[in-house]
Amino acid sequence: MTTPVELIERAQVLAGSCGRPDLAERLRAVRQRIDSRSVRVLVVGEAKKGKSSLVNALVGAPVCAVADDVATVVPTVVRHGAAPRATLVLGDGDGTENRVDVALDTLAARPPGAGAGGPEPARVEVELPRRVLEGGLEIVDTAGVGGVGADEEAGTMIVHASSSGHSKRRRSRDPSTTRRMRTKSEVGR
Ligand SMILES: Nc1nc2c(ncn2[C@@H]2O[C@H](COP(=O)(O)OP(=O)(O)O)[C@@H](O)[C@H]2O)c(=O)[nH]1
Ligand SMILES: [Mg+2]
Repeated sequence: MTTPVELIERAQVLAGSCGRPDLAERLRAVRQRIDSRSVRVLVVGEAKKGKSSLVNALVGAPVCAVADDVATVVPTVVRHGAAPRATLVLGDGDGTENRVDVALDTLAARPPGAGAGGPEPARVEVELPRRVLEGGLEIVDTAGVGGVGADEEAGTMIVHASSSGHSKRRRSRDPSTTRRMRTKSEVGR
């Protein structure tokens, strides 16, 4: 019987031969998630609902920017590490990544931005020595769903997720958004 991993590998080959490196990259990420022992939980929802505040509260550190306007531009992945550190991951769109160390205490004040003409920031990775993260839990603060480009970003991140949690405060979500997000959660399982 064909296993899911074999199916993914076949699909990767097909995506490559059909000139779809973007699809091949997403399948590679899915394959990586299957192999990984960590559990990645996404915090997903509309902008300004308290997602970043929730992540900061869970890990006990201001590692995600919080603001009255839209502050989260790229996702922040928070996982366990022996010492606190933050890395900005820059991607050029074809799967190549550059990693740049950033000072942890700058993350709360301003989200990392793109250098002039340089590669776009893909995500921030934060490591913290926290007991809650020790077992392999990774918490991802995402940009708000519903803004320009944000749906695409959340959809891409859900491919990397083991689970997703919705942050909902003050305003109720319209039914079409709820349906869309439920579909994305199912894709992430
Ligand atoms: N009243 C209230 N405001 C909150 C709470 N959590 C966050 N906020 C505020 O809501 C705004 C948006 O928060 P943020 O965490 O950046 O939301 P995000 O865009 O969903 O990540 C900020 O001004 C926060 O101070 C809460 O529990 N209660
Ligand atoms: Mg935010």
